[in-house]
Amino acid sequence: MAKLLITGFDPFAGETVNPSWKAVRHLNGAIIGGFEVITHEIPTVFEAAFTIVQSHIERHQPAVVIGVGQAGGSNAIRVECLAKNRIDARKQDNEGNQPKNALIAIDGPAHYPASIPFENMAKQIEIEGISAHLSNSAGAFVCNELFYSTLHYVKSHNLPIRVGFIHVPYLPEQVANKKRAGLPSMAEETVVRALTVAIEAIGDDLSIPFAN
Ligand code: PCA
Repeated sequence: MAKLLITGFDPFAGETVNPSWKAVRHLNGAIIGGFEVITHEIPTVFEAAFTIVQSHIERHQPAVVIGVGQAGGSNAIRVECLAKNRIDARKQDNEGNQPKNALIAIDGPAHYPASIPFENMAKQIEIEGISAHLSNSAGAFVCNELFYSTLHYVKSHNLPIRVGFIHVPYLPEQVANKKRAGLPSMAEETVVRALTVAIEAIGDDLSIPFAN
């Protein structure tokens, strides 16, 4: 059976949880959309995040790799369409790195489109009754770096692997304080359902040749 590797990040910027890993961890070992789902937690650290994902790709040989990350303040599941060749950190990662105004790959193109059926994924999540939208920017922090580096690795090695990224809102517990009063959040089980539906949409698309 084809494997689908999906990762979540560890907490960063002073948070005690990261909704991405909180949700992703429930999917480990599940069979969804014809895929055997494999999950891993990734550190919110520039370069290390991708190095670890690369080792998981080499070990599991997945057909699909999806990164999931927290997008604090977002009011919906954000299915990312485009990875960009740029990092410009507004805060430190979990090892104190804060690269500014830098390329991710000197020899890489400015952008790579995600190679998963992002439009249909967002549509199916909405049909499930969960807010979702397409996003043209995964930011300029560790998530975008992981997204871009994974696409760059797959494209430059001609690997038959599809790559995507999904950002998820804060959990309710992360906004349950005065400082964040009124900020949007999404329950863990809702995020799990959204990810499940998104993976099913990829499975439906598998038989259709997909531009690599
Ligand atoms: N979100 C951050 C990095 C880790 C995470 O969960 C981002 O959007 O770049």
